[in-house]
Order: sequence, then structure tokens, then C-alpha cells
Amino acid sequence: MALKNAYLIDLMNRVEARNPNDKQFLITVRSVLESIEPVVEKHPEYVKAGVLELFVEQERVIKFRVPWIDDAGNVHVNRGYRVQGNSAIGPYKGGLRLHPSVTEDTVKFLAFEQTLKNSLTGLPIGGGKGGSDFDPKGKSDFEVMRFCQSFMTELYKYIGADVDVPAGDIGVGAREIGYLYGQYKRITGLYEGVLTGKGLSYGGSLVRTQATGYGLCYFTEEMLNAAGKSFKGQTVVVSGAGNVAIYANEKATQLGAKVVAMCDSNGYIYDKNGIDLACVKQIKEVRRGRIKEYIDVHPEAEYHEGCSGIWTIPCDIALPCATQNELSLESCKALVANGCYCVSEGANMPTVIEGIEYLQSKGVLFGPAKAANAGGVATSALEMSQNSERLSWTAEEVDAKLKGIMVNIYHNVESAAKEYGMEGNFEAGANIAGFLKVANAMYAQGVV
Ligand code: NDP
Ligand code: 2IT
Repeated sequence: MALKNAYLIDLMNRVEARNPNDKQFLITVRSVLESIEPVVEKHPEYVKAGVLELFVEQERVIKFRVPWIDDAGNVHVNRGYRVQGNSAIGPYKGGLRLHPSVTEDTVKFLAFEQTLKNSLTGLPIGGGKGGSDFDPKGKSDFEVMRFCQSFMTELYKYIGADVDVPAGDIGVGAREIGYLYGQYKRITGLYEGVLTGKGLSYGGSLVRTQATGYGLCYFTEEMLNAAGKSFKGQTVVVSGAGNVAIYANEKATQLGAKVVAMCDSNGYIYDKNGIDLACVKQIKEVRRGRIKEYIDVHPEAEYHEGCSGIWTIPCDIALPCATQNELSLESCKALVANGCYCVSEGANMPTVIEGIEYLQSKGVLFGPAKAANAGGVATSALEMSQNSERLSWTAEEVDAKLKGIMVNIYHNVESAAKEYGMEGNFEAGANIAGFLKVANAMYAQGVV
């Protein structure tokens, strides 16, 4: 696709001129503008009211220094970020990523995606994202604690239960959320739901840990059912071995699939008998180890260095759940050549744009990230509701709500694509449905 609308071409040129170093952000904005072209043509009032101008400019980009001291007494200085993308439909909401690759570009593109994703959930949450180039890997618990305390000592100025509510993402799980929460409470004296993904003993929600992976499978099952298929009896490849990947594997297996491969950033495992998920949990969740340790327990399985080889394993359904751009055009071609008919994204933007276009041209069912992985943030919003009413819901209640939300997202995305003449293109449908709600709210609230 290429932009054809003169106003949007001009707008995109200005976004490029204003954000020259933010490559991934520009790719994301362009792809969204391409999808919403028919919406913009149908709603000239949005253009006149400056809604698009406002939409492509993040409300606030906060960038700060994060000093901390390691166990040996050495001083380190990392850079922290919080991008408050869009608050038209609710307080900023989105994860924090701790990974050496994190730059301003990373958090800007993720915040932009998050605004649309959060809109799709149907819940009152705006979009935000944050993080740091700190690498938690190989650090002691005390080092991670000192980093998190330092990070929050700056971040607390900008967040709050009704202002901006961060959560986990790559490198941020229960341990990090606990340290961040403790420091927020200490500085502000407030016991409030300022973070989600909290431990169950201090305001966390049941099923939040599982929510992104489970939600991905609920969305995908609905998409498969509409095409007369299901997970049952299918061979599945899941990339990653973190929070999203583990619970995507668990739910796909419960729905009758066989997951044969997983990976981390060093390499992938292939177990044609089906991955032993309890073993992966033990390695990743308990020991914080590497995926190659799997073959110490299962010598009949294979381990290969490098990640991209995982996409050459024959499968029916692929669930990329590691990171952005992990699924190249070449990998998409390998998947299709081996008979894969469904790709559904657990990670944020794991498939490169040319890859998405290729998959769609081959009739592959494609579940775009902002729709398919929205279950995590949706359950975060449910955690916020529980915190507000000072109650906790049962696992069954939360899981049923999560499932309902994911099924709804599928149908909204499907019908938006159809309404705008792009039937079956769920990527376009997700961008359109997500944008419409945000645009309506922005239009109603005026030039602010
Ligand atoms: P985790 O940190 O729990 O796990 C990330 C996994 O991906 C690890 O196995 C990691 O391997 C691997 N990985 C990370 N970076 C790379 C890389 N550059 N190359 C290869 N593998 C990599 O994170 P999550 O599971 O929470 O997040 C995974 C994806 O899902 C991200 O895109 C995130 O934005 C997205 N997401 C997460 C949600 C959540 O609720 N947590 C919600 C919606 C989306 P290693 O250990 O070697 O680094
Ligand atoms: O990308 C995402 O949606 C997340 N990392 C979850 C964000 C959240 O606020 O739960």
C-alpha cells in the first residue's frame, strides 16, 4: 500500500521531518495512516479539526537519567523514558521495557501502537509506553532493585492511578513491578493502583500473568473458527520464551494444539513431541536460565543457535511472541512454503511490513499485534477496576471477561475491515476500529 491522499502525504512528510531519527516510529505511523485513508476521506471534519495533526504528535516525551550502583560499588547511568502518547479516552496506559536496545524511537513506536490497541479493548485507557536501556539479564536482585528504585524516583512525578499507569513488557515482570511499586508508595505515601501486573498480595489481578498469551489464543481461535478451523490438532511454533510466549503455549495446548518450538535471543528448541512447558517454566520463570538448558532435560529435542531458523520449522500456525521485526519477509516465505496458514502476533510489530503484505497476498490469516495481543493491557484495565473498587475478582470472572473482550475485538476488527472495503484485512481493520474511537473522542474534546 502507498499513501494516495494529498493531505496524508503532506502530514507524513511533516512527521518525517519532525522525527528524523525514529525509524520504527515512522514505519508505524505510515502503516497506520495508509490503513485509515478511507476513514479520513469519509470524515473531513477530522482533518478540519486537526485531529490527525494531534494524533501523530505524542502528548509528552519524558527522558531522564537513571543512576545506580552495582554490587561491586561501580556507578552506572542508564537512560529512562516515558512516552505519554494519547489521553483522549483514558489515562495513559502501557508497559515499561528494560532491554539494551531501548531508545526513544522504541518507546515512541510502542506508545503509538498502544493508543490504538487500548482503544480496541473497549476500556477507558489511553496510550503510553516507557522503559530504559538497562539490561536486567545477569544482574542480581539487589542490582535490579536499586535500578528500579532509581527509575521510579524520577518516574513518580509523572504517573498516578488516574494519570498514567505503567505495567510490564520485555524485561519487566513481577519482580520489577514489585520494586517499582514499593518505591512509588514510599515516595508518595499513596497506596493506589499506579502500576498493573502487581503481585496478588498487594493489589494484582488473577490471570494478569497469563492474560497476553491466553488472550492471543482466544483472539486467534475466534479468527480460526470464522474460517472453519481451530487450534485442535494443529502444529504451532511460538517464538520467545518469556511471559507472552509461555502462556500462549499453555492456552494453545489447552485448545488442542501441539507447540513444537520456542526460542530466546540465543537460539531455539525444536521438540517434535510437543514442548514440555513445565520444563520451560522451570528454566525461564524459576531459574532465569537459557532455553538451551531444555535439551539437558530432553536430549531427544534439538537446540539450534540463532533465532530466525525457528520459522523454517513446518507448522500450521505461527505465534511470534518475542520482539519487533523478528519475522522477516524471508521467514514469512519459509512459513508459507511449509504450509503455515495462520500468523497471529503476540509481540508488538514482530512481522516486518513487507512480510505482512506477503502473508496477506498468500491468503494467510493474519492477526495483527494491536488486536491479537490486547489481552494483557485489557486485563491490566480490569486490575485498575478492581483496585478502584477495592475488591478482587475470581480467576473465572477475569478469564471470562478477557475472553469476551478478545472475541469482541476480533468481530470489531473484522467488521471495520469489511465496512471500509478491505474484507479479511484485519491489520487495516484494527487500525481503523482503533482510530475511530480515539478520533471521535479527540474531535469531541477540541484542539487540546
Ligand atoms: P519477556 O521479557 O518476558 O520475554 C521476551 C522474550 O523474547 C524472551 O524469551 C527474550 O529472550 C525474547 N527476546 C527479547 N528480545 C529479543 C530479541 N531482540 N531477539 C530475540 N528474542 C528476543 O517479555 P514479554 O513476553 O512480556 O514480551 C514479549 C513481546 O510481547 C514484546 O514484543 C512485548 O512488547 C509484547 N507484549 C507483552 C505484553 C505483556 O503483557 N507482557 C502485552 C502485549 C505485548 P531473552 O531472554 O534471550 O532476551
Ligand atoms: O504491549 C503491551 O500491551 C503491554 N506490554 C502491556 C501493557 C499494560 O499496561 O498492561
